[in-house]
Amino acid sequence: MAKRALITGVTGQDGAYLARLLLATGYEVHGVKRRSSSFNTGRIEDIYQDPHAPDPKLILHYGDMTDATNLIRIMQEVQPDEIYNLAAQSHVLVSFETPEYSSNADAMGTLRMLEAIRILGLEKKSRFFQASTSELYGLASEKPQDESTPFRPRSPYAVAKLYAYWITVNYREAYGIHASNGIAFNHESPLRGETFVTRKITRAAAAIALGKQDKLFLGNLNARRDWGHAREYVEGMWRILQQDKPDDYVLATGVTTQVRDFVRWAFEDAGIPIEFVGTGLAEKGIAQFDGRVLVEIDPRYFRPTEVDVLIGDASKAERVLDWKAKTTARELAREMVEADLGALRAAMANE
Ligand code: NDP
Ligand code: GDR
Repeated sequence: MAKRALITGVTGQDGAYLARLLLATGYEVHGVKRRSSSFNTGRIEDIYQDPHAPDPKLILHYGDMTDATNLIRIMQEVQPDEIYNLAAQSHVLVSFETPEYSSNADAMGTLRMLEAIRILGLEKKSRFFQASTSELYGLASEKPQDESTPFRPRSPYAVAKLYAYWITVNYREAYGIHASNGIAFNHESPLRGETFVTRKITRAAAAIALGKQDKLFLGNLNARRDWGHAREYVEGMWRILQQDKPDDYVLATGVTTQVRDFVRWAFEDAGIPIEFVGTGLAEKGIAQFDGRVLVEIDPRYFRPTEVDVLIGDASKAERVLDWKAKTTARELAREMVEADLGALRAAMANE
């Protein structure tokens, strides 16, 4: 019998990579997707299977993290061997605008999934993975951050994810559920949401290079992030659930990069070697090429409380899971710019 996995957030960046990995490994994959007014399954189009086809291996269910009845019903129907809880309002700045909704989906949503396991008596059957985040560390003074670094969250998103982290640990200890956290540092790819900084930069670099955009407006260019490739991180998630014992693991590259450098690389890869003017955030035209201002700071993208530096230590994952991040931030920039240039060229050819 094929193993059966349930992925919440299957239409997101990680959900799309994880569904591919699990299908390739022979799983039957069930995904929870939200109802939206237009199609939101673009990232899984190539693995989508007609529900009328005989014996489909990818099955989608309408659902929402804010609706317990619906989550219980889906879990009852699917009886999953493995649950990957990836659904979340995952944008940090947006969580300051929608703090109650973000908490409901990200914190209470996780509780609803864990309670569904109990209500349905799936404690011994279903293994549970929680998508925890390096944002939990926030202002942490220890660097690099590992599984023993104290949490100090700095946004409604991070505070909601703190609850989700601990409720996962608590249900493991209280009810013996095989429940684990992957504390993932930032991971990106050509499938990354368009409003996260890496993808915003690579799309803009491609559009400016092809004459479709004049300028890129960004927020804090001095922040540093530990950026890896999403494809590798979902493999880490899968490995976490293959362990006999549930536990919590950091997934990271161990290298941190300033947003400013990612901007420089992306424009370089798009054939525009920009020059930065100054290092502060007050300058108006912060990066130029050929006398043209191409990057400007817009304070609307500053966060009320920022996380300045993140850098992870994934040695436990390497030791126990035999998992190690391979793609560097420099390589990511190139892959993402190439993908965005390719997509834009194709769209322009159809104009
Ligand atoms: P995305 O934002 O790309 O995807 C989020 C997914 O959750 C989408 O499928 C989205 O649906 C779905 N979703 C959002 N709200 C709800 C809701 N109320 N009910 C049901 N589904 C919902 O995130 P990523 O793929 O990048 O991240 C996956 C998970 O990992 C998230 O929980 C994120 O917080 C966490 N994480 C991500 C990291 C990263 O660097 N990418 C690092 C650490 C943690 P829709 O497509 O309809 O919007
Ligand atoms: P982050 O990712 O907040 O780390 O959360 P994001 O790409 O949004 O920001 C990274 C850094 O870039 C700075 N920044 C900007 N960010 C955005 N989005 N837009 C801008 O214009 C901009 N200019 C500068 C930010 O201030 C920040 O310092 C991501 C999400 O995937 C979370 O769900 C996940 O938990 C963490 O990564 C780990």
